[in-house]
Amino acid sequence: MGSQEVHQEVEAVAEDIATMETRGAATIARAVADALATQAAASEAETPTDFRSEMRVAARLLSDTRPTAVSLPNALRFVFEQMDGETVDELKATSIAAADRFRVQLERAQDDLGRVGANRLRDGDTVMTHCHSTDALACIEAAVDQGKDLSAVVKETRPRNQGHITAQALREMDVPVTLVVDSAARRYLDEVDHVVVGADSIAADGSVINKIGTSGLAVVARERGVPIMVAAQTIKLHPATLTGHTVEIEMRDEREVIDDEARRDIGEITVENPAFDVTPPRYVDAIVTERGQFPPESIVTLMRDMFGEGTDDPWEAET
Ligand code: RI2
Repeated sequence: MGSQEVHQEVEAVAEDIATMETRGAATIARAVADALATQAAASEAETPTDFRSEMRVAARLLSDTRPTAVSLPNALRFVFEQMDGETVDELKATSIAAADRFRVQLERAQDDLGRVGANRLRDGDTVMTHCHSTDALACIEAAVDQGKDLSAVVKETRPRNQGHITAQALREMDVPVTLVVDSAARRYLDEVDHVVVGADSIAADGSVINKIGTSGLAVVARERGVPIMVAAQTIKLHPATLTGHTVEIEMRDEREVIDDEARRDIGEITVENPAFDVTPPRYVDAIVTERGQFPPESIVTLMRDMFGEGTDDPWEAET
């Protein structure tokens, strides 16, 4: 590997994230932190300047894969902030140690968040899920571990049907599952005690950016009087929104919605495939993090505490 080159494993990680082979905001965060550790370990850079420059190139490649989940840049930033030293060896060692620390913290945060979220769930409750979120599942699993009997109505979550992954994970916890199409949500909400979803990003005003369909679900849940809880580790908090930036919504390939043949049969149409939407804070009852649960409007206090007035992206600096 020559100077400035991205390690092939980093390229593979980036490709897997872009194609959603690796998906889910927390899983993506872990994958990119590990990829930076791989890049660091394999580096043949001879000077600290070259090493830092290589790491920036790798981080840019990773950061360009998907735009919405802020856990990705937050994970990169975690490693860059702890990358320190006068020599290449020191820089390597601190980068690798940072990725290790990140992994440990991520797991601990999810366990802690699970216990916080579990307190909102009572024995006998039915939850409704949307998409597949490891943070949301952590809350359900912690409640099950506490001996609570839960059942779940699982929305399939078109177009990629990540609800199937959720259904399987819940069955592994012995939770009874009813799988429904997305448009059946309102019909089943009267049997549901909580809507439990994850998040890809949380904005400073408490808006929740999550899988497309979350906002519609939140509106009908409010109409039916069903509380909606968002399980989101603090790596989902989006620092740039503190200074008024909005979160980019990823538009994905139209063929996830309809294949070429079916589309040809229909005739000339426009197809759009936004992967995420924005749920305004007024439709959210609580954001559950590893640092406790927050009414969405007060999440800004935690964000100021964590990020000050904002952050930068060190990998965007000139190489
Ligand atoms: P965890 C997913 O996005 C879903 O929107 C899910 O709610 C969110 O990431 C959080 O997942 P995608 O990668 O971090 O499937 O809780 O597009 O696992």
